[in-house]
Order: sequence, then C-alpha cells, then structure tokens
Amino acid sequence: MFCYQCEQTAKGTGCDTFGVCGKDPKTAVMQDLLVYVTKGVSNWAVRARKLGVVSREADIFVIEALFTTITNVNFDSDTLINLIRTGVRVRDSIRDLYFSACKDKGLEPDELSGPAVWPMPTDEEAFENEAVKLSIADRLDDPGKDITGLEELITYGLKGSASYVDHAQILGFEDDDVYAFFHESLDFLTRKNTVEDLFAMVLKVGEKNLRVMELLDSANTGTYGHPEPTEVRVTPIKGKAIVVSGHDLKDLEELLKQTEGKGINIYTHGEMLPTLAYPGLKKYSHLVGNYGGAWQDQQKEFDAFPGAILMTTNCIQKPKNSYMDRIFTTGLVQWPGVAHIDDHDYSAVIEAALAADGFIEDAPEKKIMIGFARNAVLSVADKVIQAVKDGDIRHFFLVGGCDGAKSGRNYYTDLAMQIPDDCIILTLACGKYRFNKLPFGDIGGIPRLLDVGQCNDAHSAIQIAVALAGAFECGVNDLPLSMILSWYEQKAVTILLSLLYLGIKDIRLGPTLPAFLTPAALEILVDKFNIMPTTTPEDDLKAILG
Ligand code: SF4
Ligand code: SF3
Repeated sequence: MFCYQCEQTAKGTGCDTFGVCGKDPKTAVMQDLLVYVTKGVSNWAVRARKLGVVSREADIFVIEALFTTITNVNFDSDTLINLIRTGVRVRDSIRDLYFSACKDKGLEPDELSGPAVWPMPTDEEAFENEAVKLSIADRLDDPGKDITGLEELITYGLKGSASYVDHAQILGFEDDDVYAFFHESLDFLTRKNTVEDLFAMVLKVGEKNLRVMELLDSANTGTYGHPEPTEVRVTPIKGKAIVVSGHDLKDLEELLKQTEGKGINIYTHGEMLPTLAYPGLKKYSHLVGNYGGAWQDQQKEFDAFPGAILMTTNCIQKPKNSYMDRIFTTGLVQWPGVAHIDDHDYSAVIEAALAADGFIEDAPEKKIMIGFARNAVLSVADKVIQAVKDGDIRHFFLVGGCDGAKSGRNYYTDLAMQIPDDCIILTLACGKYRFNKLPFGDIGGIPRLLDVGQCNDAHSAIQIAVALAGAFECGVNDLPLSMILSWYEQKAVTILLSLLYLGIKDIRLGPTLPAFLTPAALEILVDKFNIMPTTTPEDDLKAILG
C-alpha cells in the first residue's frame, strides 16, 4: 500500500505498511482501485453527456465512491470490493448508452483504454493483485512524484467536495453542472497532462467547490433555517443518551424524530456541534447539548459515554471493545463488525441507548456560544464595520479547519490565546475544539470568538469576508484578516483550493504541509499565493500584526 492523502501520514511521507488511521493494506489498495474505476465511469459519462445522455446512476456513483475513500470513512474492504463491482457495472451501462447514442447519431464512438475498459478479474486473488498494480505507489515512478502529487491534489479536492455534494443531495439539493464537472475532471485525470494543465484544474476544482458549498449552505439553511447565535450546554445531564457525530444534518433530524418522547437525550459530537444553532433542529427539546470534542478524542470519550453512539460521516476510529456493541455507522461510514444503519431506521440505536446506564447525574453546567454563520454575522455587519472604523477591532483571524491527533496542534490553542483582545477570531470545523471552551470575552458586545459552523461553512466565512471587503471598498486580501488553517483530511484540501481560486494570499497552513505536494508543486503555490507553513504563535502573530 501507499497512501499520503492526509496530514497524519506516516513519517510525514506516506503510510506504506499500515495506515496511521487504522486502514489496512487491502483496504488501502481497494480504495485506490475504486477511484480508478470511478475514472472509468466518468470517461464514458463525459462523452455520453456531450450527446445529451445523462445517467443519474453514474452521477451518484461517482460522488459516493469518492466520498467513501476520504480518510476515516470506510475501513471495510468487502464493502469496497462490492462498490468496485458496482462501479464496473455502472461504467459498462453508461458505455452502452454512449454507444447507442453514437449509433443513433451516426457517429463513431471514441476508443478508450485504461479504467474505461479495465477487465475486472473474477477470482479474489487476481482482484487484489490488480488493485496493487493500479495503486498510487505505481504512479510515483511513472509519471513521477510531481505529476502524481498534482493529480492527487485534484483527486483529494474532488473527494472532499464529493462529501458536500452528497450531503446536499440527501436534502434534495443538486446541480447538474456539478455532476458534469466531476466527470470532466476525472476524465481529465486519465490523460497525460502538463504541470500547467494540472494546476489549472486544481483551481477549477476550487472554483466548483465554491458552488458545491453554496449548494450545501442552501440545503442546510433551506431545510433547517439559518443558524442563530445560541448558547449550548457542553456538559452532560442525567438520563439515557445518544451521541451523534459527523456532518449529516438529515441523519440527526431523523434520529431526533424517532427518539421524541422516549426519554433519551441527544448530544452532538465533533462536527455536529453547529447543528444546535439551526432553528429546525434546536426546536427538539431532547437535543440537549454537545458531548466531547474533535474526532481524535473519540476512543476515550465514547468509552466513557454511557449510551449509544452514531457516526454519520467521516472520522470514525477503531472502536474499542468497551463500546463496540453500542456504536453504529450510517451513510457511507463503515467499520468491519460495527452495525450499520440503513434507511434512517434507528431502532437498534434506540435499543442500545435504553439498555445502557445513561448519565446518573447532571455534570456541572457549562455553556458556550455558537451559531455565527453568515446570516447572524452579517445582521450585525454595521456594528462590526463601525468597530473597525473606530479602531476597536484591529484585526480578524480565521483560525480553523480540521483537528488531528499529531503533536504540534496545541499551536492553535496557544495562538488563539495569544491573539490580542482587540481582535476577532472566526472559527469553523473541528479544529475549533482546540479553544472553543475558553473565555474570549467581547468587543463592544461582539463576541471575540465567532463559531461560523462546520467545515463546509467556509462558504459562510467567505461571504462574511466578501461583505467586509465590499464595505471597506477593498479586496479580501487588503482586509485586516489573516487565515491560519489546520488541515487533516480531504475536505480541508477542497476548501483550501476554493480559497486559492479566490486568489486569497498569505494563508498559513499547519501543523505540517501535505506530503503529496512535492517541492516543485509547493514552489508554484508559494509563488502565486504566498502560502506558508505555520511557525510559532509568537512569530506568526508578530509577522501579521507587526
Ligand atoms: Fe495514512 Fe492518512 Fe492514508 Fe490513513 S488516510 S493510510 S493515515 S495517509
Ligand atoms: Fe473534522 Fe473529520 Fe476535517 Fe469537517 S470532522 S473537519 S477532520
């Protein structure tokens, strides 16, 4: 195996014997093979679309397959093998549709090679050998590390974006141009491209992901209303309990409906925290607060949680035996041996919660403020702008992104604590847990820490920045705003590409730079965007504030 798609990759270069995340070699090569087959689907889908033939099956398959291969989503090689088989069936069906459209129009169909015609072996051993042969490791020699790194940057951007497309689609929000783009870019990846072509595609992925995040924002706010500033409890209360982790709002809503009146308290975890600010979700009185922090603390936190656990999207870690029988996955998340919930039927989760002890007493009350997405912040924009003009607000910091287990991430806690009192901190995604329970106070009634939401709410943060730039009649790069981002998995990659597409400069990225970016690729990013690694909180603050 060889995998270097996330920040915690072994030795900062690549996991080559076993994933630091817990991914075994078979699962790793099956993920690579799934991505390979997905490209084959898109090879035909892109051509069929040119002739007016659209296959919903192909569109949805590509999105789900990419999402499945994001870090910490699916650790079950059997599921992956089934998906590869489905992919080949979907590929052949869209190929047939393309052939008949060509025939109808009297056209000669394109002759394709590679993933478009990959012959799937029938026996298990040959299947695994093929997966090894077609894995990333093979491409590091030919076409080489620079090209492969840029191809993977595009692929990882697409993976992250696919997760947002999936969430929006579940709520009934879709855009055909988005599906078309996924096919175009995957088809592009099967060609021999120059560094310049690849780099142009990197920015196109960022551009399209802006549309995708907008779509998901419409899905979430259109279905559940705009997040409102909300004080939420972060300590448990007495009673039976279910904790829900991940990003999928629909899963939470369905669980809330099914647990109503059952005497079970529902807690959010990880990236679910922002859902406590949505009117359509916080109206459920048994949605009582947030439990725990970011994903990497789950083994300790779930072990201590006296109820059932539901993982809705990524960031599952190897479950400990102590909670193996009360953790459940849903959607695309899978761990071998963990019960998977289909079609929003949560009866097994409810049963497990009722069988567990629940919290035997209330913990001391502790609350934090959340819910500062674009609508809430822009409704007080006049006050914010005036505070900047009066010199009461000196600078804005966007400190957020993914959290992770590797050492060095206390940088973000130290930084947030050292940011001077006349500065505002915007935050989002699970990286916020490094500091979101600390007291930051306010500036003339404006809280100094504004939690914008989930990682996909980077869309909201961008809207806020654009509105500020409009008010000050300058570009986003000229605002007193600095972005200090933490990354871990591929959703952070796609958000970074969107920021680069917008031309945002001077982004600080940590705790380490992506292993898949070779010095040559980094040089381009530094030249064009002055992107830089985080150093120390002291030095970075000095460089920013002078
Ligand atoms: Fe390693 Fe990250 Fe890949 Fe897991 S996802 S195998 S930790 S690089
Ligand atoms: Fe976190 Fe997994 Fe990335 Fe949505 S929940 S940001 S790491």
